[in-house]
Amino acid sequence: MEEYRAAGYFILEDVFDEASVAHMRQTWEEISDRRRGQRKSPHASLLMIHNTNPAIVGIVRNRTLVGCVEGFLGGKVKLIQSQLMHAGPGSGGFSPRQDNYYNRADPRDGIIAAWIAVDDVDQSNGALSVIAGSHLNGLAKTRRDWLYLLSRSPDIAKSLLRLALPKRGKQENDTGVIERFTYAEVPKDSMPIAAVMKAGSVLFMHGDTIHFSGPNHTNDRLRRSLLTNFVRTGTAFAKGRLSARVSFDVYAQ
Ligand SMILES: O=C(O)CCC(=O)C(=O)O
Repeated sequence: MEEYRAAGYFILEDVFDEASVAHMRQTWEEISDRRRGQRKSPHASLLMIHNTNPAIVGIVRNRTLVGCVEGFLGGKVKLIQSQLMHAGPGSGGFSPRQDNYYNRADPRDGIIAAWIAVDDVDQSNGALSVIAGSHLNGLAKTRRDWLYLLSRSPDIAKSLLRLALPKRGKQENDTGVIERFTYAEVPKDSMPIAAVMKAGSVLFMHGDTIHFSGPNHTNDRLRRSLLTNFVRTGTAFAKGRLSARVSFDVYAQ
């Protein structure tokens, strides 16, 4: 806890055992195979995937994971967001960001991200990097990359449609415009730390910690992961337009 409080992140190994990791990989493969069959991008990142996929519900309700989150947050917790990623060879990574820029948790330390590695992760396949201690300074200045947004215009059109149309059943939310639109200013003298992780490990991160991910430079390695965000019960958070966050019970069987 002391390390988490000082650095704003902490990595725990073996939160998920080999069998759980194998099951996760199978789930990721089923999702990409199905999307390929539907002529959709097989490796799109999928927001709020626990709303549509029972196997993901099993992961976010995993007793060890939830127990760790309770320990870090100091009380009962709820899930408010999930995002499944494949980050295939050649994919670009995510810009520097703080989760509280989007989630606006109140109190600010009532939120935590648990980033679950489904594959071994290192700098060559797009590890997450963190700026240790950056959570101690609150929200950083941000800039927006409007050119990037323009380059993603089909995604924007999809997002606008999603907002405008009434819900048509449970659909996967694969609108990826948040990947590199907003940039949190990284303090000048800071040294990003690449989180080299074994599959089954989880990186826990404070909502104000600045983090980003690198490109996947490999030809043949996916960097599959599940990003989950939990709040301590009673913590307020922003619903968000694209994510449509609603608290999700992680204790139900
Ligand atoms: O997994 C990644 O590439 C970065 C995702 C992330 O940490 C975020 O969106 O906050």
